[in-house]
Amino acid sequence: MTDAHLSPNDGAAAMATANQALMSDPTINVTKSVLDILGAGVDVENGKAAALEEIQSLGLADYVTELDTNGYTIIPPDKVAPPEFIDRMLDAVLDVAERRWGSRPDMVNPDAQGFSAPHGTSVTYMLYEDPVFQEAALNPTALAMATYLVGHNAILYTCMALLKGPGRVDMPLHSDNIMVPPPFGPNNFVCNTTWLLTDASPANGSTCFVPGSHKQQRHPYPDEGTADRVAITAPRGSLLVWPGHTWHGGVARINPGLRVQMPIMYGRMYVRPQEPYMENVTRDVLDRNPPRFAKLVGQHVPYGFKEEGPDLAKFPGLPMHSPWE
Ligand SMILES: O=C(O)CCC(=O)C(=O)O
Ligand SMILES: [Fe+2]
Repeated sequence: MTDAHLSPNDGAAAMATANQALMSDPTINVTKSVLDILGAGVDVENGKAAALEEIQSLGLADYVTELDTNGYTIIPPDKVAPPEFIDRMLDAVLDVAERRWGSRPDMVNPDAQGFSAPHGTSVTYMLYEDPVFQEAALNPTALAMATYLVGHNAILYTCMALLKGPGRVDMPLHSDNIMVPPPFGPNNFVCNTTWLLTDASPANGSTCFVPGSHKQQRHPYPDEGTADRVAITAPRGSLLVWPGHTWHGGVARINPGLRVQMPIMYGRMYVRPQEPYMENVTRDVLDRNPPRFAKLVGQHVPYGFKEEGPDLAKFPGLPMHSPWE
């Protein structure tokens, strides 16, 4: 806590509290600094262990194994949400698109509406457009997987829909660790939970992955990995999950009609979200949702202070527990 932005009093008080906790805990070697302890990495494993209990209770252990091995997993609809929920999500996506664009996307014959870009057309900043997107972000399966990958203090990073019609060009392989210089290191910063609102298959222009590519801990070079891509096949209502490290893209859609999927991405609390949830959440939305939602929209994030300085109570578990859990 030597941050120059702390007011002298805040800094002294924080240091005193930290030292007090260190000195009074007989299990702690007092010659270690707070940073030594925070940097030890032990709590990353503790955080994962807690997340794994939740994973077990939801019957998701095999999907975590697949995720760790291949860098992605496909969770089937019966472990995610009932079909009516997927109907609500799709309707809400089409409603938002219609409100913003003046015409409803045509699911059967979208060609005239221009959805032919390799990743389709994105409908961004959806979280506050309809409560169904907030429910999706809080879905127990999605949240357990996100917690496993980016911790209990995770924030929402993006919540958008991708609408993709027939096209000729594949979406190139990339990692979602956008702007992160390699090497990434072993821990994840962001993860993607993509809701399939239409059936996925190669002819439908599905998302593709390079199995094992998350272990490279870097972005792919242009065209690297293309020969090893696997374009997924999965029914509507499935949830794709992958960490930012994994190389993925999308194959061009051959079939007529529209592919609709929603990437809802989470990040560690230090990550800058793509969309401004923290600044724009209303009291009404916070009151309607459980406490975890307040965290997802960054109400526990201590950054963004002005001359008043940081709210030290918002530094999680200071000084003994890791803010990255
Ligand atoms: O369009 C796709 O299938 C891939 C989308 C993508 O890259 C993403 O959601 O991060
Ligand atoms: Fe991506």
